[in-house]
This record gives sequence, structure tokens and C-alpha cells, in this order.
Amino acid sequence: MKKVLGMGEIMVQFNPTEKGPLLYQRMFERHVAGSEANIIIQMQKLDVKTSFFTAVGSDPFGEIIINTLREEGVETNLVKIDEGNPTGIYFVQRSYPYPGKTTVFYYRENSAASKITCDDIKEEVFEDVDMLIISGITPALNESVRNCALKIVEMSKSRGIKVVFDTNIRIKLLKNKEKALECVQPFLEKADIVFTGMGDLNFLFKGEFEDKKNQLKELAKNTEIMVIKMGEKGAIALYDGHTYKQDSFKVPVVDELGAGDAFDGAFLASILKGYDVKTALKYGCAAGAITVSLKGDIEPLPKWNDLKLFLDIHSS
Ligand code: KDG
Repeated sequence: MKKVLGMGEIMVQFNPTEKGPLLYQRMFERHVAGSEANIIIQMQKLDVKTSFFTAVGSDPFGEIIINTLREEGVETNLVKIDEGNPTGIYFVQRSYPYPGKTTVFYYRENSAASKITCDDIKEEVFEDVDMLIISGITPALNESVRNCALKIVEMSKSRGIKVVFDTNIRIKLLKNKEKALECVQPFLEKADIVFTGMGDLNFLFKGEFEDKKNQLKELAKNTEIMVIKMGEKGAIALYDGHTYKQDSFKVPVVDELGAGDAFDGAFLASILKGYDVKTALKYGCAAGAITVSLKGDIEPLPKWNDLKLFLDIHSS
């Protein structure tokens, strides 16, 4: 088995000890997170060899990110340390104004990761890689990162590397539907595996669920597997002319951030392990449920034993 490569921004996350308005929060826990990194770390925890391509600032937050990747076993030789720009950070507001929902406040403009350009892509990026993970957050950062992300996707495809894309629309970065569609379209067209969520589907397309699904299928013509995550309603996967469905596992929600990434990572690791799509959906939903029940995106990510234990208890 070769490596799975992730590309995107990794930030330091400040997550309040209490739920409620950020305005009144005084105590914060420090975590590390970023959609693609969450997916990669979930895969690494499920015994997949991984590596990450990004940039961090030459500051303590950058050091924390590199240390975290190393502790989790992710290769860091493609993490550039940018002397001139800082590491991005963000704050989280949990369960307010809507119970169970999380809001983010970014401080990532001009961050080291947002300054990545096509010149940073060297042949060593693709060495020994057989799958690339990228999400809609990365091309939404700015034009230069978008071009770099597209180039990595194209270079991956020409080297036979499978491309995985999660639409991951962040309204704070992409504002309106037109911008979001323009941003994700070229990636959807090229991806071998596509993940999306109901929120993204509702934001991007009009009509009933079936219409939205068909519009997505129309854009993602070359996709082998398409997965739609539906939160409390579970998830479906479209593969080889069939639709597979998995119900969600009911758990108390502490922090929903990162659950979709946990899902992607566990689904992909299951497929790489040789499980069928139905089983991969089950592991994906279980990983998502485990992740929403704790704070932080990375810390709750389960290993195989945790997933099996969770599923044993749920089915008993
Ligand atoms: O998927 C969770 C991530 O979105 C979040 O933790 C941070 O990567 C992040 C972002 O850009 O919002």
C-alpha cells in the first residue's frame, strides 16, 4: 500500500470550555484542525500511510501543527515553514444560537497556507502516492491556492493517483451559490470519489432531493463513488448503478465540527482495506457519531478497535 496525500490549510482551533455565545467565553481549549488534515489523520488512525502538503508560519502555532501531524504518524516533509506569514487560527462557538450547531470565526487571511502557489509543487509531492484528498475549503481560500489545488489534481490524475474531493462549502469563505459552484466545479469534474453533505447540496442546487442529486451527478460525471452525508438521517453512497444507505447512530452532540471529515476518513480507509461500500458507509457513520460526541476535530477520531466497540454496543 502506498500513501494517501492531503492538501489544505491546517489551523489552530480555540474551542471554549463552555457552550454558548463567544462573547462571554473566557476559557478555551487549544486544538488542531483543518478539514483535509482531519480526514488524513482519521485514515492514519485506521492504519493508512499518509502525508500532508501545506504551509505553516514560523511561529508556535505552526510548530504545534507539525508536532500534531508527527504525533499522529502523518509524514511532514511536505509542510513548508513560511518565514513571512503566520499560521491561521480560528475560534469556535458551540451550540449557539442553535443547540448542537457550531459556528466558526476565522483569523486566516494572509496565513502561510493561503500563500501557497504552483511553484511550491515539486515532483516529490507525488512520490509513492496513490490517493489525493482535497476539499472545497482549499480552492475557496484564494485564486493562487485554487490554481495550485487544481494543478495538484491534474498532476495527480496524469500519474494515475485517485482524486477524492469533498465539496465542504464554507459560507464564510464563499458567500454565494455562484461563487461556490465556480469554485467546486472543476474539482467535481475530475474527482474519482466525491463526498458532499445535505447543507452543501441545498446551497448549490435547487429542487427536490432527487433533482439536486442529479445536478451533482451531472457535474461529477467521472466519479466512481459519490457519497451524500445527511447528518442525523445517515448517509447514502452511489456506486456502480446502485444506491446504498446507512442510518445514523444516535449520540449526544457536543461539537459537530469534524464529523464529516471523520466520516470521509473512515469510509476511505474501509474501501482501501477492501470492505464493500455498504460496510464503508457503516464505519463512516460510526466515526462521525463518535466525533460529534467530543470537542476537537482530531482527538475523538477512532481506531479500528474503537469503531468495532462502538458498533458492538450500538447493535446490542
Ligand atoms: O470540517 C471541519 C473543519 O471545517 C474545521 O474544523 C476547520 O478546516 C476548517 C475550516 O476551514 O473551516
